[in-house]
Amino acid sequence: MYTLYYMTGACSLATQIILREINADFELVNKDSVADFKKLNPVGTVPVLVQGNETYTEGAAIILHLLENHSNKLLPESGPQRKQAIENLLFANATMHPAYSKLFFIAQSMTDSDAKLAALESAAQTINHLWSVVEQKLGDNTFLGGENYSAADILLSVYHTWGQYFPVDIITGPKTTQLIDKVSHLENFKLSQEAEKQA
Ligand SMILES: N[C@@H](CCC(=O)N[C@@H](CS)C(=O)NCC(=O)O)C(=O)O
Repeated sequence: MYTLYYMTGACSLATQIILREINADFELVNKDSVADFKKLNPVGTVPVLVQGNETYTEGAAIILHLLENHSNKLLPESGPQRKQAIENLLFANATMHPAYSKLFFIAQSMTDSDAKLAALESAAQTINHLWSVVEQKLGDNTFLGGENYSAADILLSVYHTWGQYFPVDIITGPKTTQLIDKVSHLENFKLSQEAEKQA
């Protein structure tokens, strides 16, 4: 049994979708309901996953831990496909996520509206460049995982939902748009969003 600490709509949504994809037993706890969350994760961020006496932090590490310990189709077991899937997971978590985090930081920390808009547009340019890299990475494939979606496809689709909160144009290529549409319509994606509302 796992406990996943989350914030609504945050990157922890991807962790929850993956917990469902691997049929794991888990409960959800909203970070805001925990008096001293920094005792669990001194950084103060979600996701945090607890299993018995073990506490796991850092989204990519949590996902690798889950996928290495449960049978799944999200991470190939070996070979060049596994290497590529791990690279894609880290591209999502360590490159795309921080690019989106800049939007949240600018929106929260800047007050001058013209300078703020310019900074948001500059951050969006970086994000759009990264989405163009995703489009190239896709080649003739439907997902970064090939014909099956991978962990990276789930993470990227969750991050894409964040663009709507900012006055910027986030542009994805046609294959990327289709990837996001397919992943967003997965039953476990919708169940996870619903569960966050009810938890
Ligand atoms: N490198 C961390 C980053 C996690 C992160 O930035 N999480 C955000 C939500 S997407 C968060 O918890 N922010 C704290 C807050 O907004 O209070 C990871 O991958 O786990």
